[in-house]
Amino acid sequence: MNIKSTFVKMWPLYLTIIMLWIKTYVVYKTSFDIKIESLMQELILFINPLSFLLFFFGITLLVKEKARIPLLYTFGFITSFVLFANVVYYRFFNDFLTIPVLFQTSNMADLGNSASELMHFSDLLIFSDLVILWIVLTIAKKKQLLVNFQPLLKREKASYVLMATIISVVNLGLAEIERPQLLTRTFDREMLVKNIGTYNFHIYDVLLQSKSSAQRAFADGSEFVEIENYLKANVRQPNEELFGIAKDKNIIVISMESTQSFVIGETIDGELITPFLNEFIKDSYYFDNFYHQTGQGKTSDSEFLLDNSLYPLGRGAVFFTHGTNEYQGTPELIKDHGYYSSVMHANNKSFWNRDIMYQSLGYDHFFEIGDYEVNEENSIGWGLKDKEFFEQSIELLKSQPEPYYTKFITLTNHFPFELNEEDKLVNEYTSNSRTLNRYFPTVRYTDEAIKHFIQRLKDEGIYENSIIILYGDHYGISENHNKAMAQFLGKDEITPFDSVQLQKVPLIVHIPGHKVKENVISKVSGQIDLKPTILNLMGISSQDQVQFGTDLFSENKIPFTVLRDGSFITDEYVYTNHECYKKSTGEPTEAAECEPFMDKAKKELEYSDKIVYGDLLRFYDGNDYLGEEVLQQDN
Ligand code: GP9
Ligand code: MN
Repeated sequence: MNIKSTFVKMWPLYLTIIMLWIKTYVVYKTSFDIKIESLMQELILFINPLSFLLFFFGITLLVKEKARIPLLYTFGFITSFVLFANVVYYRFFNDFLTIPVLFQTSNMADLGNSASELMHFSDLLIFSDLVILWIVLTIAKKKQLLVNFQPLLKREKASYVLMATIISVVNLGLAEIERPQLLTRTFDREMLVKNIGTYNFHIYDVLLQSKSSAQRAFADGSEFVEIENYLKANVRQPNEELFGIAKDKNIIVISMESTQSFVIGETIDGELITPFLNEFIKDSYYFDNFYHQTGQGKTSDSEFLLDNSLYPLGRGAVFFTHGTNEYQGTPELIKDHGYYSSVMHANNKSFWNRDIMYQSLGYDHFFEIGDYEVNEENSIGWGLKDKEFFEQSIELLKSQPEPYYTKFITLTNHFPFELNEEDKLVNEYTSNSRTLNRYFPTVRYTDEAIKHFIQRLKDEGIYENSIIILYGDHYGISENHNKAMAQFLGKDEITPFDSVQLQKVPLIVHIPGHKVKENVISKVSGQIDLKPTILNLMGISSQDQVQFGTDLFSENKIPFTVLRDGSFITDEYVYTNHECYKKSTGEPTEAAECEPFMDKAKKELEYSDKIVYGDLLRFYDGNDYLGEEVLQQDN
């Protein structure tokens, strides 16, 4: 076989692959924040696009010679588009695309402003190699250099496949040495992309998706035995004084968009960012060690945690992927206790598949954009301004039968944090991050909106008869803004330990007329604990529920919370990115110190995922659980 003549026949293919390869690596380095710790990791990152590209573009060798060039362009475009979509998605979500996210098309349509903010003109450069290819091929055609219409010999094809295989095996081998069990631990997408590359990652994701469809088909409920045993050990006695304190009262839950704990009590140019919440906290139970546990489903994931005490999924938004599963959500459970349930949120009802999911959760009504008067004057960014939203919601609230469980979802403090000048009550920050700079005035605005809302509840006589629970849904400032964040917090840098600490969101439980003994509660906790806490406050025993959380007021709650990416927090340690940190100092420490909790962290997520993927609650009748027995042992 003449290597030269083979190359002459195949040069357009190699040119396309090499350009795509280099381009992908440049995008890795410029658009994604992939942490590289060694030369070996850099090498893996560098070669990983190649292992996919050689195989994928190798397909062009299987078609008739004439169809090869058009197919090269088509594949080149598909690959570039995948890269482009990831770059745009990563810019905000700090994460890579997955199949379920792609199917959230109804969300894409609503993204409007945010999407255009996220796309940069320079992103088009991602397609530049296709233009170069076109120019080169056009010139080559004119100069009659395109001899690739000649058929390839069998041997030539075989050596191409051999080369592609060797590169893939080397890639996978190095990845396996670097990170054993890479493909079985799936919730760390950055690790996957770093090792097998963004394209192979998408193929892997497709396989995962098929697996999850099969999981439901094959589940028969027998998986419950092991899960039940685990859950039984988590059951804790509710707090005697607070159990039933909200009995027959209205429960008003407010999900505060993108509100992280670091703004509480803080100032900007000497002005408080959350003056109202700071005061409200003094008269409430405030949890200052409370974490969001959301994944790709953002707000909807926090709603999932709130109403089910199950974890959202490691990939995609569970509201989308498993919107028609059988659940035992709070809205459904409280029906038997005479409660009416609803959600108020001035956005399209299909966003996050809410209209479907709310039915599965048992909500009686969803007041969505059509129930509000939304016009240009009273809107900004994602839609109706929070103040207007709360104001208009008062009448809707009054129209409901009591007692009710109503969830409000605010919107103004959403990326890209737009606000009219007259609504800005504090200055923007000054840093290299426009996002962080604009974040503070919108947080301040929502704080003001909540202040008005609470006042309106008082005016209308609703307040005394209600319990008000506020929580932050998820982070607003991603790790892409670490430099500016470090500047704001007065730190040299944001370490992985700090990043976990920044996942804290405020949780405030306000019980009118109740004298709060200890108003700041620093137990390690998360959104998973909301459901049992709320049910116990309502006097509805939550012991026999399939749930992963614990009542936050329980005296002996285990100080442990796992985040959706597998990081976990105990009262002494923080574990993230395969490192164990001492909480008191933030310094890395021996992995062995975190070891005792690793199994628990893994089980929590695995068992919860099993329930969701297998749709296991369809096999559970609500009695088949031994919570009471455990309670007796507890006493
Ligand atoms: C959309 C709102 C914001 O209705 O809940 O969603 P998010 O982007 O924060 O998940
Ligand atoms: Mn949100």
